[in-house]
Amino acid sequence: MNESITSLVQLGWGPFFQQQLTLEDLEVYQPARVFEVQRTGLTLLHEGGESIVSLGGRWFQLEAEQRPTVGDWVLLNRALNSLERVLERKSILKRLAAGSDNEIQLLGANVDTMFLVSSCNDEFNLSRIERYLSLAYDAGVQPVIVLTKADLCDDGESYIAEVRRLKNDLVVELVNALDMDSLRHVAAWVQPGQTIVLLGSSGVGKSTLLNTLSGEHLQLTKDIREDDSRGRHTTTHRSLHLLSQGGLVLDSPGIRELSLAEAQSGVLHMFDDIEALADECRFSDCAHESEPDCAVRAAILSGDLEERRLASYRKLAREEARNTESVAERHTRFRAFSKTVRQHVEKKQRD
Ligand SMILES: Nc1nc2c(ncn2[C@@H]2O[C@H](COP(=O)(O)OP(=O)(O)OP(=O)(O)O)[C@@H](O)[C@H]2O)c(=O)[nH]1
Ligand SMILES: [Mg+2]
Ligand SMILES: [Zn+2]
Repeated sequence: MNESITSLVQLGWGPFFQQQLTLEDLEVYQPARVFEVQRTGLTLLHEGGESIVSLGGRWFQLEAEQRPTVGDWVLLNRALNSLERVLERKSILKRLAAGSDNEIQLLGANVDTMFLVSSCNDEFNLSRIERYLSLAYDAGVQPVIVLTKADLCDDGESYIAEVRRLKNDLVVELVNALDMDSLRHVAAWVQPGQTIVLLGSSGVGKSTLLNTLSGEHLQLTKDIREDDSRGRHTTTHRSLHLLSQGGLVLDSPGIRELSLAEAQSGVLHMFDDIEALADECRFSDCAHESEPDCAVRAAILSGDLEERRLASYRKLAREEARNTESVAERHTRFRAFSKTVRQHVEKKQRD
């Protein structure tokens, strides 16, 4: 393997992407990975180093999901100044865009592992963690729950125990994000060629984790002298970072509310224990309220299932279904609109 191929592999390249290219593609184009997305351009890394490429108007005629996002693999022309296409994604993380009821926002592409970052304090919330886990399961991304600020609380183990009650195979790490010694297990996930995304609320220590793991001051973190006023985000845009020891870490702005869309299978997987119980109910359409022989209510009465989990499942499933439907309606309208525009252009060309 020559030197240049090695560097693509360091950026996360592999057979999944290689097999999408024809021999001609390989001659004509340069594969590159998106490290940052600006309003009208991209920062990319490739065999030759870094390039900044502006996005032509045609990209803005596409929906957000089809435009390149951080973590994407794209093909550039050999002059490295024009984007040809976005390669099919190995994984994609998305949510309903903040402040919209039908628009998708992409949170990262081609990610292997999600560090779901939460703090051992009032920020910790099981229902929130269930949302992030559903998102990871839906995308086929390995979730690792990283509980920060262990040094500031004296019952860290109780937070771990709470998380473990959600599902028995969860990976949970209790850390002080400022201290590399406490990050040994977390660091083991950051292997060469692997891409890790940091997700969680503002102020939980995502950028601090990145800085400590990399051993460099890559990202600004909140100054401790500042007051902890709510709603102030220190990180304001997504960016991918190649660590000198190998591995890629995507830092993100804090998420206030993670609204899921197009993530039904992830939600079902998160709550598959409740689904398994529901299979045992006498009625196949049991609402688990006052029906006779309801296995779900029986599990709540016996203490095997927490009432909170059932409520959380209902809320999340309902919300996800509603959001998915609104997004689908938007897609339908968008396709109809694009078709009209296309027909109009074709007619003009014929005339
Ligand atoms: N003592 C202690 N402080 C921490 C820990 N993790 C983060 N902090 C502090 O918490 C504050 C916020 O950390 P950031 O890394 O900026 O949080 P963030 O998640 O990147 O926040 P946004 O960029 O706004 O989303 C900083 O002052 C960090 O030093 C930890 O494990 N222990
Ligand atoms: Mg940050
Ligand atoms: Zn039931």
